Amino acid sequence: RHKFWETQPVGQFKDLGDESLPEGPIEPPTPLSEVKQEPYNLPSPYEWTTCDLDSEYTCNEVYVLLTNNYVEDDENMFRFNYSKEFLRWALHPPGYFKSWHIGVRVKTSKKLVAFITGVPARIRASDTVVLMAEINFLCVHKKLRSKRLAPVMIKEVTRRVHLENIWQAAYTAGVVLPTPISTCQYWHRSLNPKKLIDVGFSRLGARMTMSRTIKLYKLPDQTVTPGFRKMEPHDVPAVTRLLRNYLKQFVVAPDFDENDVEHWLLPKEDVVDSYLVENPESHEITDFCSFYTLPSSILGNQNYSTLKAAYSYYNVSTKIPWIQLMNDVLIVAKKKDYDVFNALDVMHNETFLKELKFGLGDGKLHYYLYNYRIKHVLRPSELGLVLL
Ligand code: NHW
Ligand code: EN5
Repeated sequence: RHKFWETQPVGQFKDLGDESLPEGPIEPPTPLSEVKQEPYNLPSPYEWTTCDLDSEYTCNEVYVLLTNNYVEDDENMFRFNYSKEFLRWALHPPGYFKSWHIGVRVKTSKKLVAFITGVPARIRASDTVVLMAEINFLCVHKKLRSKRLAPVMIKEVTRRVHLENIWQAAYTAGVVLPTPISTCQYWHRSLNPKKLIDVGFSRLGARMTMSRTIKLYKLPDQTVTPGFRKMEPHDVPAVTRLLRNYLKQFVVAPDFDENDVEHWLLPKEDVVDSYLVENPESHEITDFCSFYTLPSSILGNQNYSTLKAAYSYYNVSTKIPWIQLMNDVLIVAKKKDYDVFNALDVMHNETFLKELKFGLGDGKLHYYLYNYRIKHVLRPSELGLVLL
Protein backbone atom coordinates (compact mmCIF):
# COMPACT_ATOMS: atom_id res chain seq x y z
CA ARG A 1 0.00 0.00 0.00
CA HIS A 2 2.70 2.53 0.99
CA LYS A 3 5.63 1.51 -1.22
CA PHE A 4 7.77 4.38 0.05
CA TRP A 5 6.71 4.71 3.68
CA GLU A 6 7.08 0.95 4.24
CA THR A 7 10.85 1.40 3.72
CA GLN A 8 11.20 4.22 6.28
CA PRO A 9 11.89 4.13 10.04
CA VAL A 10 8.39 5.18 11.07
CA GLY A 11 5.72 3.33 13.03
CA GLN A 12 4.05 0.79 10.71
CA PHE A 13 0.34 -0.08 10.80
CA LYS A 14 1.16 -3.73 11.54
CA ASP A 15 2.94 -2.69 14.76
CA LEU A 16 0.06 -0.61 16.18
CA GLY A 17 -0.79 -1.85 19.66
CA ASP A 18 2.39 -3.93 20.06
CA GLU A 19 3.28 -3.15 23.68
CA SER A 20 6.64 -4.96 23.48
CA LEU A 21 8.22 -2.31 21.24
CA PRO A 22 10.21 0.22 23.29
CA GLU A 23 9.64 3.99 23.23
CA GLY A 24 12.51 5.82 21.50
CA PRO A 25 14.50 5.77 18.23
CA ILE A 26 13.42 3.08 15.73
CA GLU A 27 16.93 2.80 14.30
CA PRO A 28 20.23 4.02 15.77
CA PRO A 29 22.24 6.87 14.19
CA THR A 30 24.90 5.81 11.70
CA PRO A 31 28.43 7.32 11.74
CA LEU A 32 28.38 10.64 9.86
CA SER A 33 31.01 9.23 7.48
CA GLU A 34 28.38 6.72 6.34
CA VAL A 35 25.81 9.39 5.42
CA LYS A 36 25.58 9.67 1.65
CA GLN A 37 27.72 12.64 0.59
CA GLU A 38 26.01 13.37 -2.75
CA PRO A 39 22.39 14.42 -3.28
CA TYR A 40 19.85 11.80 -4.41
CA ASN A 41 19.22 11.56 -8.14
CA LEU A 42 16.27 13.45 -9.56
CA PRO A 43 14.64 12.59 -12.91
CA SER A 44 16.94 14.13 -15.52
CA PRO A 45 14.89 17.26 -16.38
CA TYR A 46 15.25 18.52 -12.78
CA GLU A 47 18.01 19.78 -10.46
CA TRP A 48 18.35 20.57 -6.75
CA THR A 49 18.58 24.12 -5.49
CA THR A 50 19.08 25.49 -1.99
CA CYS A 51 16.65 28.35 -1.46
CA ASP A 52 17.89 31.51 0.23
CA LEU A 53 14.73 33.10 1.66
CA ASP A 54 16.69 36.29 2.44
CA SER A 55 16.79 36.82 -1.31
CA GLU A 56 13.67 38.74 -2.31
CA TYR A 57 13.73 36.98 -5.68
CA THR A 58 13.92 33.42 -4.30
CA CYS A 59 11.44 34.14 -1.53
CA ASN A 60 9.03 35.29 -4.21
CA GLU A 61 9.61 32.13 -6.27
CA VAL A 62 8.77 30.00 -3.23
CA TYR A 63 5.76 32.16 -2.44
CA VAL A 64 4.41 31.81 -5.99
CA LEU A 65 4.94 28.01 -6.04
CA LEU A 66 3.08 27.58 -2.74
CA THR A 67 0.36 30.09 -3.56
CA ASN A 68 -0.54 28.11 -6.67
CA ASN A 69 0.21 24.53 -5.59
CA TYR A 70 0.11 24.07 -1.81
CA VAL A 71 -2.58 22.54 0.46
CA GLU A 72 -6.29 22.77 -0.45
CA ASP A 73 -9.38 21.61 1.41
CA ASP A 74 -11.13 18.42 0.26
CA GLU A 75 -13.46 20.29 -2.11
CA ASN A 76 -10.71 22.52 -3.60
CA MET A 77 -12.46 25.72 -2.55
CA PHE A 78 -9.56 27.20 -0.54
CA ARG A 79 -5.78 27.04 -0.74
CA PHE A 80 -3.29 28.09 1.97
CA ASN A 81 -1.62 31.38 1.10
CA TYR A 82 1.38 31.78 3.43
CA SER A 83 2.82 35.31 3.10
CA LYS A 84 6.48 35.93 2.29
CA GLU A 85 7.08 37.46 5.73
CA PHE A 86 5.52 34.37 7.28
CA LEU A 87 7.74 32.03 5.24
CA ARG A 88 10.88 33.96 6.26
CA TRP A 89 9.83 33.78 9.92
CA ALA A 90 8.87 30.10 9.76
CA LEU A 91 12.16 29.13 8.14
CA HIS A 92 14.62 31.29 10.12
CA PRO A 93 14.27 30.19 13.76
CA PRO A 94 17.32 30.04 16.07
CA GLY A 95 19.95 27.66 14.66
CA TYR A 96 18.28 27.13 11.27
CA PHE A 97 20.18 25.53 8.38
CA LYS A 98 19.89 27.07 4.94
CA SER A 99 20.74 23.64 3.48
CA TRP A 100 17.35 22.39 4.76
CA HIS A 101 15.40 24.80 2.51
CA ILE A 102 15.35 22.65 -0.58
CA GLY A 103 13.94 23.40 -4.00
CA VAL A 104 13.71 21.54 -7.31
CA ARG A 105 14.09 23.44 -10.57
CA VAL A 106 13.59 22.56 -14.22
CA LYS A 107 17.17 22.52 -15.56
CA THR A 108 16.35 24.27 -18.84
CA SER A 109 14.11 27.10 -17.60
CA LYS A 110 15.26 27.27 -13.93
CA LYS A 111 11.59 27.38 -12.94
CA LEU A 112 11.03 26.35 -9.28
CA VAL A 113 8.66 23.35 -9.33
CA ALA A 114 8.99 21.69 -5.92
CA PHE A 115 9.96 22.53 -2.36
CA ILE A 116 10.48 20.98 1.08
CA THR A 117 11.89 22.44 4.28
CA GLY A 118 13.19 21.53 7.69
CA VAL A 119 13.94 23.65 10.73
CA PRO A 120 15.60 22.41 13.94
CA ALA A 121 13.57 22.08 17.15
CA ARG A 122 13.96 20.46 20.55
CA ILE A 123 10.90 18.32 21.13
CA ARG A 124 10.18 16.39 24.30
CA ALA A 125 8.49 13.00 24.08
CA SER A 126 7.57 11.71 27.54
CA ASP A 127 10.73 12.46 29.61
CA THR A 128 13.22 12.74 26.75
CA VAL A 129 14.11 15.93 24.90
CA VAL A 130 15.13 15.08 21.33
CA LEU A 131 16.72 17.38 18.77
CA MET A 132 14.53 17.05 15.70
CA ALA A 133 13.79 18.59 12.32
CA GLU A 134 10.31 19.97 11.81
CA ILE A 135 9.45 19.24 8.19
CA ASN A 136 6.98 21.50 6.38
CA PHE A 137 6.05 23.08 3.03
CA LEU A 138 6.41 19.89 0.98
CA CYS A 139 5.00 20.89 -2.37
CA VAL A 140 5.17 19.54 -5.92
CA HIS A 141 3.78 21.62 -8.80
CA LYS A 142 0.33 20.40 -9.85
CA LYS A 143 1.61 19.43 -13.32
CA LEU A 144 4.30 17.16 -11.84
CA ARG A 145 2.19 15.16 -9.42
CA SER A 146 2.24 11.34 -9.06
CA LYS A 147 5.75 10.99 -10.54
CA ARG A 148 7.22 9.86 -7.19
CA LEU A 149 9.10 13.13 -6.73
CA ALA A 150 7.95 13.45 -3.12
CA PRO A 151 9.83 10.36 -1.89
CA VAL A 152 13.07 11.66 -3.44
CA MET A 153 12.55 15.03 -1.78
CA ILE A 154 11.86 13.39 1.57
CA LYS A 155 15.00 11.25 1.24
CA GLU A 156 17.06 14.33 0.33
CA VAL A 157 15.86 16.40 3.28
CA THR A 158 16.51 13.38 5.50
CA ARG A 159 20.08 13.14 4.19
CA ARG A 160 20.71 16.84 4.84
CA VAL A 161 19.25 16.56 8.34
CA HIS A 162 21.50 13.55 9.02
CA LEU A 163 24.54 15.59 7.88
CA GLU A 164 23.81 17.86 10.89
CA ASN A 165 23.80 14.78 13.13
CA ILE A 166 20.02 14.93 13.68
CA TRP A 167 18.11 11.64 13.39
CA GLN A 168 14.47 12.42 14.22
CA ALA A 169 11.76 14.62 12.73
CA ALA A 170 8.23 15.84 13.43
CA TYR A 171 5.61 16.71 10.80
CA THR A 172 1.87 17.03 10.30
CA ALA A 173 -0.31 16.24 7.31
CA GLY A 174 -3.95 16.18 6.33
CA VAL A 175 -3.47 12.69 4.86
CA VAL A 176 -3.06 9.39 6.72
CA LEU A 177 0.46 7.96 6.50
CA PRO A 178 2.24 5.27 8.56
CA THR A 179 1.44 6.10 11.37
CA PRO A 180 -0.02 9.06 13.29
CA ILE A 181 1.07 9.66 16.89
CA SER A 182 -2.21 11.58 17.15
CA THR A 183 -5.14 12.68 14.98
CA CYS A 184 -6.61 16.11 15.66
CA GLN A 185 -9.62 17.99 14.39
CA TYR A 186 -9.92 21.57 13.18
CA TRP A 187 -12.53 23.84 14.75
CA HIS A 188 -13.60 27.19 13.36
CA ARG A 189 -15.01 30.30 15.07
CA SER A 190 -16.83 32.60 12.62
CA LEU A 191 -15.86 36.25 13.05
CA ASN A 192 -17.31 37.49 9.75
CA PRO A 193 -20.17 35.02 9.19
CA LYS A 194 -21.66 36.78 6.18
CA LYS A 195 -18.44 36.54 4.18
CA LEU A 196 -17.81 32.95 5.34
CA ILE A 197 -21.24 31.95 4.07
CA ASP A 198 -20.88 33.93 0.82
CA VAL A 199 -17.63 32.16 -0.04
CA GLY A 200 -18.84 28.68 0.96
CA PHE A 201 -16.60 28.33 4.01
CA SER A 202 -19.67 27.84 6.16
CA ARG A 203 -23.40 27.39 5.65
CA LEU A 204 -26.44 29.08 7.04
CA GLY A 205 -27.66 26.75 9.79
CA ALA A 206 -31.06 25.11 9.65
CA ARG A 207 -33.80 27.56 10.73
CA MET A 208 -31.24 30.39 10.79
CA THR A 209 -31.47 33.71 8.95
CA MET A 210 -28.43 35.81 8.03
CA SER A 211 -29.29 38.43 10.64
CA ARG A 212 -29.71 35.84 13.41
CA THR A 213 -26.39 34.30 12.38
CA ILE A 214 -24.60 37.66 12.49
CA LYS A 215 -26.06 38.29 15.95
CA LEU A 216 -25.03 34.83 17.16
CA TYR A 217 -21.35 35.51 16.40
CA LYS A 218 -21.24 39.16 17.61
CA LEU A 219 -18.38 39.99 19.97
CA PRO A 220 -17.76 42.96 22.30
CA ASP A 221 -15.64 45.84 20.93
CA GLN A 222 -13.15 45.70 23.79
CA THR A 223 -11.41 42.93 25.72
CA VAL A 224 -12.70 42.47 29.28
CA THR A 225 -9.71 41.10 31.25
CA PRO A 226 -7.89 43.73 33.36
CA GLY A 227 -4.17 43.73 32.47
CA PHE A 228 -4.73 42.06 29.05
CA ARG A 229 -2.13 43.50 26.66
CA LYS A 230 0.14 42.72 23.73
CA MET A 231 3.38 40.85 24.56
CA GLU A 232 6.55 43.03 24.46
CA PRO A 233 10.27 42.15 24.25
CA HIS A 234 10.81 42.57 28.03
CA ASP A 235 8.16 39.85 28.63
CA VAL A 236 10.26 37.08 27.04
CA PRO A 237 11.69 35.68 30.34
CA ALA A 238 8.29 35.64 32.08
CA VAL A 239 6.46 34.15 29.09
CA THR A 240 9.17 31.48 28.74
CA ARG A 241 8.74 30.45 32.40
CA LEU A 242 4.94 30.40 32.08
CA LEU A 243 4.97 28.40 28.85
CA ARG A 244 7.65 25.89 29.91
CA ASN A 245 5.73 25.17 33.08
CA TYR A 246 2.50 24.72 31.10
CA LEU A 247 3.95 22.47 28.39
CA LYS A 248 5.37 20.01 30.99
CA GLN A 249 2.03 18.23 31.26
CA PHE A 250 1.83 17.11 27.61
CA VAL A 251 3.32 13.89 26.31
CA VAL A 252 4.80 15.56 23.21
CA ALA A 253 5.69 19.27 23.32
CA PRO A 254 8.45 21.66 22.25
CA ASP A 255 11.20 22.47 24.75
CA PHE A 256 11.24 26.26 24.30
CA ASP A 257 14.01 28.44 25.71
CA GLU A 258 14.05 32.25 25.75
CA ASN A 259 15.55 32.45 22.25
CA ASP A 260 12.76 30.25 20.90
CA VAL A 261 10.08 32.31 22.64
CA GLU A 262 11.58 35.51 21.29
CA HIS A 263 11.49 34.11 17.78
CA TRP A 264 8.20 32.18 17.80
CA LEU A 265 6.05 34.33 20.07
CA LEU A 266 7.12 37.97 20.03
CA PRO A 267 4.48 39.74 17.95
CA LYS A 268 5.31 40.19 14.27
CA GLU A 269 2.74 42.09 12.29
CA ASP A 270 0.50 39.88 10.13
CA VAL A 271 2.57 36.82 11.12
CA VAL A 272 2.21 36.11 14.84
CA ASP A 273 0.21 37.88 17.56
CA SER A 274 0.68 37.31 21.29
CA TYR A 275 -1.17 38.71 24.27
CA LEU A 276 -0.74 38.21 27.98
CA VAL A 277 -2.36 39.09 31.26
CA GLU A 278 -0.23 41.16 33.63
CA ASN A 279 -1.75 41.25 37.10
CA PRO A 280 -2.51 44.96 37.75
CA GLU A 281 -1.32 44.73 41.38
CA SER A 282 1.56 42.24 41.39
CA HIS A 283 2.61 42.74 37.74
CA GLU A 284 2.94 38.98 37.51
CA ILE A 285 2.39 37.44 34.04
CA THR A 286 -0.36 34.85 34.66
CA ASP A 287 -1.92 34.03 31.28
CA PHE A 288 -0.93 34.04 27.65
CA CYS A 289 -2.51 33.50 24.24
CA SER A 290 -1.29 33.68 20.67
CA PHE A 291 -2.28 33.06 17.08
CA TYR A 292 -0.57 33.07 13.69
CA THR A 293 -1.89 34.55 10.46
CA LEU A 294 -2.44 32.22 7.54
CA PRO A 295 -4.80 33.49 4.84
CA SER A 296 -6.31 31.18 2.27
CA SER A 297 -6.96 32.00 -1.38
CA ILE A 298 -10.62 31.60 -2.22
CA LEU A 299 -10.73 29.67 -5.47
CA GLY A 300 -13.23 30.93 -8.03
CA ASN A 301 -15.40 33.40 -6.12
CA GLN A 302 -16.67 36.50 -7.89
CA ASN A 303 -16.65 38.74 -4.82
CA TYR A 304 -13.73 37.72 -2.65
CA SER A 305 -10.18 36.44 -3.27
CA THR A 306 -8.82 35.83 0.25
CA LEU A 307 -10.00 34.56 3.57
CA LYS A 308 -8.16 36.11 6.50
CA ALA A 309 -7.68 33.35 9.08
CA ALA A 310 -6.08 33.34 12.54
CA TYR A 311 -4.80 30.00 13.88
CA SER A 312 -4.63 29.39 17.61
CA TYR A 313 -0.98 28.82 18.56
CA TYR A 314 0.20 28.50 22.21
CA ASN A 315 -2.13 29.52 25.05
CA VAL A 316 -1.69 29.29 28.85
CA SER A 317 -4.31 29.96 31.49
CA THR A 318 -3.43 29.99 35.19
CA LYS A 319 -5.60 32.79 36.68
CA ILE A 320 -8.09 33.85 34.00
CA PRO A 321 -10.63 31.16 33.04
CA TRP A 322 -9.97 29.67 29.60
CA ILE A 323 -13.28 30.90 28.23
CA GLN A 324 -12.67 34.51 29.23
CA LEU A 325 -9.05 34.45 28.01
CA MET A 326 -9.88 32.98 24.62
CA ASN A 327 -12.95 35.19 24.22
CA ASP A 328 -10.61 38.18 24.61
CA VAL A 329 -8.34 36.86 21.88
CA LEU A 330 -11.39 36.39 19.62
CA ILE A 331 -12.26 40.06 20.29
CA VAL A 332 -8.73 41.08 19.29
CA ALA A 333 -8.87 38.98 16.10
CA LYS A 334 -12.27 40.39 15.15
CA LYS A 335 -10.98 43.94 15.68
CA LYS A 336 -8.02 43.15 13.43
CA ASP A 337 -10.44 42.11 10.70
CA TYR A 338 -9.88 38.35 10.64
CA ASP A 339 -12.76 36.44 9.06
CA VAL A 340 -12.31 33.24 11.06
CA PHE A 341 -10.38 31.96 14.07
CA ASN A 342 -9.23 28.34 13.73
CA ALA A 343 -8.05 25.97 16.44
CA LEU A 344 -7.12 22.32 16.83
CA ASP A 345 -8.45 20.22 19.70
CA VAL A 346 -4.89 20.01 21.17
CA MET A 347 -3.79 20.91 24.74
CA HIS A 348 -6.72 22.36 26.74
CA ASN A 349 -8.56 23.72 23.71
CA GLU A 350 -11.57 21.44 24.24
CA THR A 351 -12.40 23.39 27.39
CA PHE A 352 -13.41 26.47 25.38
CA LEU A 353 -14.20 25.40 21.80
CA LYS A 354 -17.92 24.62 22.15
CA GLU A 355 -18.64 27.33 24.69
CA LEU A 356 -17.11 30.01 22.44
CA LYS A 357 -19.15 28.81 19.41
CA PHE A 358 -16.41 27.14 17.45
CA GLY A 359 -17.87 24.61 14.99
CA LEU A 360 -16.23 21.34 13.93
CA GLY A 361 -14.39 21.63 10.62
CA ASP A 362 -14.25 19.00 7.86
CA GLY A 363 -10.44 18.77 8.07
CA LYS A 364 -8.27 16.51 10.22
CA LEU A 365 -4.61 16.97 11.06
CA HIS A 366 -2.42 13.94 11.68
CA TYR A 367 0.82 14.32 13.68
CA TYR A 368 3.89 12.17 12.91
CA LEU A 369 7.38 11.48 14.22
CA TYR A 370 10.17 10.10 12.00
CA ASN A 371 12.47 7.50 13.54
CA TYR A 372 10.87 7.78 16.96
CA ARG A 373 8.31 5.44 18.47
CA ILE A 374 5.99 6.40 21.29
CA LYS A 375 4.14 3.86 23.43
CA HIS A 376 0.54 4.78 22.60
CA VAL A 377 -1.42 6.82 20.13
CA LEU A 378 -2.08 10.16 21.88
CA ARG A 379 -5.37 11.86 22.51
CA PRO A 380 -5.22 15.40 21.06
CA SER A 381 -5.35 16.78 24.63
CA GLU A 382 -2.03 15.00 25.30
CA LEU A 383 -0.33 16.93 22.47
CA GLY A 384 1.45 20.18 23.33
CA LEU A 385 2.79 20.91 19.84
CA VAL A 386 1.48 23.22 17.11
CA LEU A 387 3.26 23.26 13.74
CA LEU A 388 2.73 26.03 11.18
S1 NHW B 1 1.64 18.41 4.81
C1 NHW B 1 1.41 19.26 3.29
C2 NHW B 1 1.94 18.49 2.10
N1 NHW B 1 1.75 19.25 0.87
C3 NHW B 1 0.59 19.30 0.18
O1 NHW B 1 -0.37 18.64 0.51
C4 NHW B 1 0.58 20.26 -1.00
C5 NHW B 1 -0.22 19.75 -2.17
N2 NHW B 1 0.26 18.45 -2.58
C6 NHW B 1 1.46 18.24 -3.18
O2 NHW B 1 2.24 19.14 -3.39
C7 NHW B 1 2.90 19.39 5.62
C8 NHW B 1 1.80 16.79 -3.51
O3 NHW B 1 0.61 16.04 -3.57
C9 NHW B 1 2.79 16.15 -2.50
C10 NHW B 1 2.98 14.67 -2.84
C11 NHW B 1 4.14 16.85 -2.57
C12 NHW B 1 2.25 16.22 -1.06
N3 NHW B 1 3.72 13.82 3.56
O4 NHW B 1 5.50 12.32 -5.55
P1 NHW B 1 4.38 11.39 -5.33
C13 NHW B 1 4.26 18.95 5.19
O5 NHW B 1 4.88 19.57 4.33
C14 NHW B 1 3.57 10.18 -0.08
C15 NHW B 1 4.50 12.73 3.40
O6 NHW B 1 4.06 10.48 -6.45
P2 NHW B 1 2.62 13.67 -5.23
C16 NHW B 1 4.85 17.73 5.84
C17 NHW B 1 2.53 9.18 -0.53
O7 NHW B 1 1.99 8.53 0.61
N4 NHW B 1 4.33 11.84 2.38
O8 NHW B 1 3.06 12.16 -4.86
C18 NHW B 1 5.70 16.90 4.89
C19 NHW B 1 3.34 8.29 -1.43
O9 NHW B 1 4.13 7.40 -0.66
P3 NHW B 1 3.64 5.86 -0.46
C20 NHW B 1 3.36 12.11 1.50
O10 NHW B 1 1.17 13.78 -4.95
C21 NHW B 1 6.26 15.69 5.58
C22 NHW B 1 4.29 9.26 -2.10
O11 NHW B 1 4.32 10.44 -1.26
C23 NHW B 1 2.54 13.22 1.60
O12 NHW B 1 3.11 14.05 -6.57
C24 NHW B 1 7.18 14.87 4.69
C25 NHW B 1 3.79 9.67 -3.47
O13 NHW B 1 4.72 10.54 -4.01
C26 NHW B 1 2.75 14.08 2.69
N5 NHW B 1 2.00 15.19 2.88
O14 NHW B 1 3.42 14.55 -4.16
C27 NHW B 1 7.77 13.71 5.40
N6 NHW B 1 1.68 13.21 0.56
O15 NHW B 1 4.61 5.23 0.49
C28 NHW B 1 8.93 14.12 6.29
C29 NHW B 1 1.96 12.12 -0.16
O16 NHW B 1 2.26 5.96 0.13
C30 NHW B 1 9.60 12.90 6.94
N7 NHW B 1 2.97 11.43 0.39
O17 NHW B 1 3.64 5.22 -1.81
C31 NHW B 1 10.79 13.33 7.83
C32 NHW B 1 12.01 13.72 6.98
C33 NHW B 1 13.18 14.26 7.84
C34 NHW B 1 13.81 13.14 8.63
C35 NHW B 1 15.02 13.65 9.44
C36 NHW B 1 15.71 12.56 10.28
C1 EN5 C 1 0.73 21.45 7.67
N1 EN5 C 1 1.13 22.50 8.49
O1 EN5 C 1 -9.15 20.92 5.03
C2 EN5 C 1 -0.72 21.49 7.40
N2 EN5 C 1 -9.20 22.83 6.19
O2 EN5 C 1 -11.47 22.03 8.88
C3 EN5 C 1 -1.09 20.61 6.26
N3 EN5 C 1 -12.69 23.48 6.43
O3 EN5 C 1 -10.94 24.87 6.52
C4 EN5 C 1 -2.35 19.85 6.46
N4 EN5 C 1 -14.46 21.65 2.20
O4 EN5 C 1 -14.84 23.04 7.85
C5 EN5 C 1 -3.57 20.68 6.44
N5 EN5 C 1 -15.84 24.98 7.39
C6 EN5 C 1 -4.86 19.91 6.48
C7 EN5 C 1 -6.03 20.83 6.36
C8 EN5 C 1 -6.28 21.29 4.94
C9 EN5 C 1 -7.29 22.39 4.83
C10 EN5 C 1 -8.61 21.97 5.34
C11 EN5 C 1 -10.47 22.55 6.80
C12 EN5 C 1 -10.26 22.30 8.28
C13 EN5 C 1 -11.39 23.75 6.56
C14 EN5 C 1 -13.68 24.54 6.38
C15 EN5 C 1 -14.10 24.84 4.97
C16 EN5 C 1 -14.65 23.66 4.24
C17 EN5 C 1 -14.96 23.97 2.82
C18 EN5 C 1 -15.40 22.72 2.10
C19 EN5 C 1 -14.85 24.10 7.25
C20 EN5 C 1 -16.94 24.81 8.28
C21 EN5 C 1 -16.85 25.93 9.32
C22 EN5 C 1 -18.13 26.16 10.08
C23 EN5 C 1 -18.09 27.52 10.78
C24 EN5 C 1 -19.36 27.76 11.53
C25 EN5 C 1 -19.66 26.65 12.49
C26 EN5 C 1 -19.65 25.29 11.81
C27 EN5 C 1 -18.38 25.05 11.08
